[in-house]
Amino acid sequence: MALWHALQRVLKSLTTAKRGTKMPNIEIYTSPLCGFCHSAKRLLSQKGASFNEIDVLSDPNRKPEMIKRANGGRTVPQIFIGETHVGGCDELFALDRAGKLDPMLAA
Ligand SMILES: N[C@@H](CCC(=O)N[C@@H](CS)C(=O)NCC(=O)O)C(=O)O
Repeated sequence: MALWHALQRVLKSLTTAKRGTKMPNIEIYTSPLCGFCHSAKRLLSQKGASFNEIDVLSDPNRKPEMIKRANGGRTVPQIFIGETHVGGCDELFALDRAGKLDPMLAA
């Protein structure tokens, strides 16, 4: 019985640790009919990353903010991981191919 309780405690601490794992804040500016946006979101979701999506078609007031934050980038998606401006879908996949995306998501 004592062993059972010890096991329960270990399991509880493991799940708590996982819940407490920090992921950076991810923001992605999108538009609904944009295939690049869907691909980028799919990749992030496959990696278990949650993100805050800003649909600039339904919320056009956010587009100037996107362009400013993206240093003039006008296409969607524009992806931000923590403080880093990743760029668009191509840049996100390039980061993944280079093995640099997972460490960024875990940071
Ligand atoms: N190379 C870019 C392509 C992005 C792109 O072409 N997005 C289209 C929507 S699917 C867009 O924003 N077009 C509007 C424009 O070019 O101003 C990426 O990988 O994100």
